[in-house]
Amino acid sequence: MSKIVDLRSDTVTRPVPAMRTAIAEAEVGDDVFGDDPTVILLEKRIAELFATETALFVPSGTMGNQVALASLTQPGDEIILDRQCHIFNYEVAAAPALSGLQFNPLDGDGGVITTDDIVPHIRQRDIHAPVTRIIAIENTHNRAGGRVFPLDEMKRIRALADERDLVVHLDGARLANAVVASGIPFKEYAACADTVSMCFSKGLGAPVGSVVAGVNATIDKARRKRKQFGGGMRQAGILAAAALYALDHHIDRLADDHANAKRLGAAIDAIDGLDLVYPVETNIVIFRVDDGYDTVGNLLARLEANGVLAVPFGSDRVRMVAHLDVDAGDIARAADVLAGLGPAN
Ligand code: TLP
Repeated sequence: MSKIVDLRSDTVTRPVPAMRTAIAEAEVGDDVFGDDPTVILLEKRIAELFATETALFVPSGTMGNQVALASLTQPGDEIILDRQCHIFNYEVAAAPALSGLQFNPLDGDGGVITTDDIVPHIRQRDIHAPVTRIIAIENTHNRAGGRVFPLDEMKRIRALADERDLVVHLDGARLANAVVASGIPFKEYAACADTVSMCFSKGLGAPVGSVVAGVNATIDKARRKRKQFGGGMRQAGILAAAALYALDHHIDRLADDHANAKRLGAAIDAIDGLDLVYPVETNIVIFRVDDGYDTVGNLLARLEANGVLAVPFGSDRVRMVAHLDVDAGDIARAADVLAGLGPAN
């Protein structure tokens, strides 16, 4: 049987041989003691790229988000965020469980919450009410099909936060995709937030690792939170080396993933009974499966039987993600398989 086309996520990428060489050759030390030269280099490199005071290497995107939220808030504070965002849906309720935050989820439009949406939800100071403290935004937005959160709207949110004494966290797990798709530099996005997280283990193709960046005072707290949450790492330079390799070699090529995702999206949309839910802007394709066509579970099983893997994204939706380990040929094959399957009987 030919190669499996694994479109479940861009997290499935495996380190390329040159990345493995960088891993093998990395200089390391004990990072909890602050001794790992490769981690230090990576954190400096990110601080330069994002134009933040400093940055912190963390094991995962979830931990990057959670140490940022924990560092910016007090238990009992409220966080305003889009109802479809990762922090609300896919982090096992970590923000309330670990930091005592109360969610105030808003119905954004395709993952985008605007200042008009947010303003009515900022609470007045009142002895009964939680303190609205933080706004979280996600760029690119996973459940909105990899949509790029518009910079202008991010700037308006930043201005509102300044005016109302709030802070902003940017879940930039796929910020590199936003940068490549929009041509807007990392630092312009980062300037809109107090803390920014980004993952190396998604489209950038590293095996493990994320980063969170911001001012020294916040990231010092985040470093303590990382330790408290069990994320202090020792000879983490082997992972930081992979991240540095990814920064050097795997950012520009995200454009190929975006082109592949667009081709796949167009092919899917051409099938009667399958509809793209969002226009494809980056590497994520989300489509709806009509009732009369198939169930999501059965369609995924039929795809798998034909060597194509995808994931359910809601009861009537499927997500496919283009990445480093699938080329244009694999994408064409996935599109052909899907077109060939037709409706279930
Ligand atoms: N997303 C994963 C799943 O958890 C859904 C995926 O396959 O897309 N923020 C965003 C926007 C993410 O998409 C993810 C991972 C994270 C944070 C968390 O990253 P990890 O998995 O490293 O904790």
